[in-house]
Amino acid sequence: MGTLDDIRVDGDRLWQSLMEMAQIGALPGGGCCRLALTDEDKAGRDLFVRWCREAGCHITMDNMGNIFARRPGRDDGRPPVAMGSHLDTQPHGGKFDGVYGVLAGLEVVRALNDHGVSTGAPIEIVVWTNEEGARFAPAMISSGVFAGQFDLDFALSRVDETGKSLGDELSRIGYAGEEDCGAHDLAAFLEVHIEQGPILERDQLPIGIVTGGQGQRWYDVTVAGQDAHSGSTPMAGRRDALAATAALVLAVEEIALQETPHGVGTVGALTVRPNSRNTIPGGVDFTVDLRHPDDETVTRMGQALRARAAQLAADRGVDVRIDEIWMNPSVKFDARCEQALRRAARVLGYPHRDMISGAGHDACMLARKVPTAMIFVPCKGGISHNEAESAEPEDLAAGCNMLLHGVLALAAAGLP
Ligand code: HGY
Ligand code: MN
Ligand code: MN
Repeated sequence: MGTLDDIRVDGDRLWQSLMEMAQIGALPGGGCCRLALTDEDKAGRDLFVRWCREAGCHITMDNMGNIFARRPGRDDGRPPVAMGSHLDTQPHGGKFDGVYGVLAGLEVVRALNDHGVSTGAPIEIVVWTNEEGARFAPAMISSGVFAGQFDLDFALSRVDETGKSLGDELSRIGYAGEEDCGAHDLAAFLEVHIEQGPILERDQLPIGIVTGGQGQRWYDVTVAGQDAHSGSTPMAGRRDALAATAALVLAVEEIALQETPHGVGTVGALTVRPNSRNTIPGGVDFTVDLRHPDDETVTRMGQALRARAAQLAADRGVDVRIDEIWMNPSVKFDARCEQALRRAARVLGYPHRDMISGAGHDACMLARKVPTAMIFVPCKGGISHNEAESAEPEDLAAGCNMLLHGVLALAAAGLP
């Protein structure tokens, strides 16, 4: 009769569930597109809920569409130890970003069932709505409502580029729950995720214990110039919104490079108006994403952006409007949860290192309310938000074993 420390997940079963989920919203290039609250997201949620019910979990949902799949504990009066992530993807997403953390949670439940393990506290697998922020900005909006960073009405009123609201789409796919988002009691939250960066692969380590997440600010920028004829308008005196934008895009890159090695800045989405080859663009809308582990540095980067914009506006006779739509401070994870993960790494014999997350995660929001920590596993070339995203089955299994033993420690398990 082994001890709890001898229990391992079934890596093949985890891989199979990832590949089956990847069929939903599958793209020709091998990735997935399940934008938040689309029919593809609904199909992924339906599959996850079916699998959880087959594993004996009880499902509840809150009014942001967050899904809680509960495996009862011996003492069901205690708040659950939770694990999870997100099922929504980027437009050219991969097979693992988010979904790995959700299906690793399911694999933990399946492994506990296989070994007849009862836990003191109940455990739950959580799916957080709209983590990516690709369809409805900002990102991590539902874990953000749960953690008190956004209010419910703000979140439900967010619209996509076609004007559909998050709230309407949530109702349309049938995932608007009754429970008030944030009312659901959680004892702790663990999230396993691919690193989405190069460090673990470079260091040839299977596991990262994540001690925090960096700060970030998101902006919507509008540059207003003047539509004019591309052939008959002299270069001098043009008010070319796209040429001004091009200078601003390079300014974002320079501002980030000035804060090297940790500062990052990205212009990810851009629309040109009227977008005609023989009309000088009179208007451009684009997004800016600035990040750094130090909050004051992110603030300084934002101020530098505004200063460069004002200078360019004066030089080029355009108007530049910069709206900050999200300020997400850096966050530190919980020492007790980290200790549970360090113990798990020792028990499992996994070499590991501490690291800060460059990407945002639901755990970065949960940590503002609930003891939280994260586990990273390497992904090939550190590539993510890309159809080529890939990870090794043995690394995914290792991260899932870390999740299993982290949850067992926090839920004070016991064999029957
Ligand atoms: O933006 C992020 O870091 C995450 O992928 N939503
Ligand atoms: Mn993610
Ligand atoms: Mn992502």
